[in-house]
Amino acid sequence: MKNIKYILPIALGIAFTSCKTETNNAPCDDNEKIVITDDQQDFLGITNKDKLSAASKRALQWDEELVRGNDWFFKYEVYDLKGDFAYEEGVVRRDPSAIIKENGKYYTWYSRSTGPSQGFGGDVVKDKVFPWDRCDIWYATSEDGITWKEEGIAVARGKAGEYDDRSVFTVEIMKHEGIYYLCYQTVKNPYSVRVKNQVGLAWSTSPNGPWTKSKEPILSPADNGIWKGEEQDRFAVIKKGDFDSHKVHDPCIIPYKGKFYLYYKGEQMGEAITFGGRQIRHGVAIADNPKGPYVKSPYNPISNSGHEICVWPYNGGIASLITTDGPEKNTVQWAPDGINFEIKAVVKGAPHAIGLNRTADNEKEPTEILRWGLTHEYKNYNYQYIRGFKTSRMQYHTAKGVVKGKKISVNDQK
Ligand code: AAL
Repeated sequence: MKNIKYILPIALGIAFTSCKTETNNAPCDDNEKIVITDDQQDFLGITNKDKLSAASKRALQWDEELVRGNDWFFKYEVYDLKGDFAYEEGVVRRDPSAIIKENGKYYTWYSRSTGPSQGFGGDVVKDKVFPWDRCDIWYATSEDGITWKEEGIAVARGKAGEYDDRSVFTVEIMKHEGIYYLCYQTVKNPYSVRVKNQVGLAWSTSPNGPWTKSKEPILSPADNGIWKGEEQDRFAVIKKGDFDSHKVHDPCIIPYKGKFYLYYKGEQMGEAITFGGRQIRHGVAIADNPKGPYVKSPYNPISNSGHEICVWPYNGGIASLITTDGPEKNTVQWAPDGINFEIKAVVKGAPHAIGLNRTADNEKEPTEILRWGLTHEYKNYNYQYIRGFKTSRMQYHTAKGVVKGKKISVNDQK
């Protein structure tokens, strides 16, 4: 992609530096090094090329192709699905995996549990603390992506004492060289607020299983935070540690550049409120083989915003949908190397916990893979269900009743 900038970045840097030293907080007049064409001035509606506000300077830094185009932008709507994905009282179905197509049918995997959640106030050994607690991983198939048939359990919780004995949930699917891989979150009993969450892996030669589980987690939280006191308080810390010192979540493995990139959400011990939301970041761990060992990138975190991981290959790099938390929430980003992400579009919002349509031709357009897929929604705190979503690109903006290309007569306007 061409990368046309309005301004010479070095010149801009000098202009900004000289502005910052001003003491009267007046808009900076030192614009002699900023080059703006008449067309740029007209498009941005700038009154005076020699009097640039901070907002105009930021606008001038934007990538021209992104500003004038909408390749990366989308709007979306969510709709009900049929069959076993219609809402069912008493059952939690959430965090659908990507969709793949096998044997002429679409497949998805998801977290499934039953009954309400009691939270952390009672007996965390016996209660269900979250809707995603006491889950197994189930799967469903569909001929058309609308009506789904629940097929049964794919991966069950482990036996008492195993690292995944309490819940297995928030799963993703990867198919590579004829083998299917499910990666998912795991929790060991008891599910206290300080319990660490890990990532497990299962593999099979068929999407219908049987699945073989990894004996150990393939990813664990950083071990460099220090809790303060013995009380079950996840905000009380002596040291927070790395961005993923508490939980590694939402794993998604992408075959990339001959290796396997495991993208994940990190939660930190002593999580704080930042930018009006939760302190959530993303990281990546890389392996030579699908089963690992996965080594965390020294560049982590690779995003300071977002929530559930939603990543796809595009144009030799990796694209990422950033939702829910952080200063860059509701943006679509892209990294030419899978690590260094830049914002490509700001979106109005996006479906949560997306199950991407991996059957799409994701090279056709940057967000082609988002044209339709799965999401979950909260019916209420206890119960979530899987719904469909579709997106479209904004083609024009007109008022109600205006027909593009039609000449308006005086009578039409009455
Ligand atoms: C989701 C994900 C993870 C969290 C919970 C279940 O949206 O971020 O999976 O643990 O919420």
